[in-house]
Amino acid sequence: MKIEKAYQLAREMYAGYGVDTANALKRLAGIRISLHCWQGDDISGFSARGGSSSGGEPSRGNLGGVLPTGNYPGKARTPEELRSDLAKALGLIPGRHRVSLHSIYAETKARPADRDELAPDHFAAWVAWARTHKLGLDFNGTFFSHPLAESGRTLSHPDRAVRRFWIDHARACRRIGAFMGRQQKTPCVTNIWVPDGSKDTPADRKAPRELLKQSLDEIFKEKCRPAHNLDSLEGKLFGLGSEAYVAGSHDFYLAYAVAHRKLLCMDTGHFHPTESVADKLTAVLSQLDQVLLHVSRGVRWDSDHVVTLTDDLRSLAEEIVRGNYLQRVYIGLDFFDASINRIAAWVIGARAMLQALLIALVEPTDTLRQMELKGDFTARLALMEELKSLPFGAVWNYYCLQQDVPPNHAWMREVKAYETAVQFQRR
Ligand code: RNT
Ligand code: ZN
Repeated sequence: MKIEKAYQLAREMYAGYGVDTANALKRLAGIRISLHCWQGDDISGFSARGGSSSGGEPSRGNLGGVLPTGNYPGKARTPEELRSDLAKALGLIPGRHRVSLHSIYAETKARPADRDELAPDHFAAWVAWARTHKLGLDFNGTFFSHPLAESGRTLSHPDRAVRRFWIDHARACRRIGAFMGRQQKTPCVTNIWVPDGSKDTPADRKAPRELLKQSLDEIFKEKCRPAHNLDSLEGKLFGLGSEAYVAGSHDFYLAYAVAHRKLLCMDTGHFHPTESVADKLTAVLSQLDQVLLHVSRGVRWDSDHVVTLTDDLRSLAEEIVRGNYLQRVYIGLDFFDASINRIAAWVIGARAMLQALLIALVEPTDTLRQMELKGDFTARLALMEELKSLPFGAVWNYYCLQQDVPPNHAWMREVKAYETAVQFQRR
């Protein structure tokens, strides 16, 4: 009742600025976020080190600098546990969404397979689960946590045999992605991120990049229907163990994506801290058809903290909405915090992303643009400031009610109950 009352007042306030909140909520309900499965188990996977998932903790090997820290109890240990935790999280996030898998989440017990032999049947249980829960699936190759990634080089490895293995892995991933896309009738975005780089000043920056390019060309030789699978490429500035040089940098993949009509994946943790991914959207989308976002929160570095409602996140959402890019920007999340409840981490991050989008959707953009066109920058600045204190929270809570999920922080009670009954029972 209180929530409805607050919403009515908020609706009138926004209407005063020419904004229709009901329409904004309708648009928000159409946005699908891709929730990354790896927050649920600290990127352990079920088959991290090649071959069979023989039970127990798989040896993790070189994580490629992707490093979850913390040991909050209750992490998911099996596919069933991970799916149950994901379902719990998704039940606390308003709207209908997607789940992003990594290849190490394959279920290989029945038919052991190394990364280069993975096939759609290893993901049959995920596909069936996604169908039951009306979720879309996205996919990621896993070019780390494997003996053949130990050197820190994969697709750019100087040894042809090692490159071949990773090329075959990427090709297997695309087939799996296409299978998922066909099943779910929306394209699966299959992302490639490789850790390849060098800890210290390399003598040769050129060869690894040329090899990486060759490998990508080979991977993409086999054509995929865009209705089933979309390829995306994720660059990075630096990583743990690749501080001096990263072969797959942003520039490298931007050039590749433009030349080969691929999706560019921009991870918000993968740039200089003062660089703005929000600003990059209009730049790259002036020439690319689509991009994938890995929304993360870097604290001082690419630390993959849980996404929160920061100014950066708000700017990013503003640019997506202002540019009318909701059909061209795939929004994926990418963070991993093992020091707090992992389900709560998902819920906090996804709700923050959606809140940022809601704030952008209730912006009187046309009014701001008119001011800008007239050269009235004083009024533009004044209005931008004023908008910050409008009651978007009242609209958000109403949206949660509409979507039948707990408003406010009421969702935390559900996480606590699940934590006691389920997660803390895992030993
Ligand atoms: C690594 C990339 C990559 C990974 C995930 C696990 O820096 O961000 O996307 O975080 O694939
Ligand atoms: Zn990422």
